[in-house]
Amino acid sequence: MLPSDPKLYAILDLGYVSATDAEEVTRELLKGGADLLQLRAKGKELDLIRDVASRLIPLCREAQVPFILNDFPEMAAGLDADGVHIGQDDGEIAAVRKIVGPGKIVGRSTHSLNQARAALAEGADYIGFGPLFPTPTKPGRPAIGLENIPIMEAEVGSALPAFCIGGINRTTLPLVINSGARRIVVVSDLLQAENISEAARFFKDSLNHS
Ligand code: TZP
Ligand code: MG
Repeated sequence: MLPSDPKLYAILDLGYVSATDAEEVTRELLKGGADLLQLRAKGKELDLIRDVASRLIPLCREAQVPFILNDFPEMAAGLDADGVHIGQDDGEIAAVRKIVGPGKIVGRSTHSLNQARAALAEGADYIGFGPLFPTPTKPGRPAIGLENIPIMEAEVGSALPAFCIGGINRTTLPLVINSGARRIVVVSDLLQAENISEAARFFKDSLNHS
């Protein structure tokens, strides 16, 4: 189940963190107050992803933070992950929900207002909305900017958790919050922080006080 008022969604991206460091970094993210944790592992071997996921799931469970696997519904089901995150080209929510099973979280990436509306209509449990800014974590994906955040929050974010994503860091955060974002995903600024738990706490506190 999703937490009732999630603010900070952290992604453990194996492009930034080695499989060896995954547990330690996850502990830091959880300590800093991450409300959801996703494992994202573009281009990695399935066996490696399964191994890392199986080591992170107990940590998340102990912290009562949902563990979401990016991209692999069958693997998520097999590992009894709390949910799966899919992109625009990964099929229908209903089909993915059938694979991961009842009670599991299914989230969708959206890159426009219309995609956000469609994900809501389709029954996604939450959405990502972005990238707000160009970001090396998702190369080649055009930035969508900040101007549609208020309408997205009003239309979609009032019905399900909507996480703004892409280029959000401790410097851009005030701009993002002032543009109306209530929930965010952060990848590189957390994973590259000198003190990951303190950085996570900064994002979380800023969102809680906004
Ligand atoms: N989807 C849209 S932007 C993005 C994803 C996975 C990457 C966000 O990463 P960062 O490092 O927080 O900009
Ligand atoms: Mg995907």
